[in-house]
Amino acid sequence: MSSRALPVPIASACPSTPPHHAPPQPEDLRAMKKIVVPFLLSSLLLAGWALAAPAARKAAPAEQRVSIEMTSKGFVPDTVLARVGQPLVLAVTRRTERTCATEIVIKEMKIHEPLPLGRTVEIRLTPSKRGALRFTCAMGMIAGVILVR
Ligand SMILES: [Cu+2]
Repeated sequence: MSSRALPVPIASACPSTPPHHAPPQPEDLRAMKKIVVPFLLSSLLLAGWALAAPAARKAAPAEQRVSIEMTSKGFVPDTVLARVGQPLVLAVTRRTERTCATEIVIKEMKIHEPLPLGRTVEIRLTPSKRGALRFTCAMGMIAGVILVR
């Protein structure tokens, strides 16, 4: 029905910069820099993101497992290194009767787990921020720390 041709503005919409006309005036150069520099920067950022993204996804977390024994000396080891976003499994075994640590508590993660003598208890958590997460006995006297990077 329509006899009007669709507008085809491709050629006319292109900004016409005369390439061989006259040497660009300083003001033109400044204007070009204003446009070109941010464009180049954003292109670089995009390229960097495209390159980095798959690597970041690949590095994403396999579970980290750490065995901890509760002995008469306390938690052994009492320092655990962990990473933000990486699932962590603490396999905790109480080896002594002579302790009040019949329970392990990680207050910040709302974790309270009984530690039956000689039986390994798995505690799963995924740290969500950097810093130190304390794990303690029920009364907070025997303690260890998860250092999250
Ligand atoms: Cu205690």
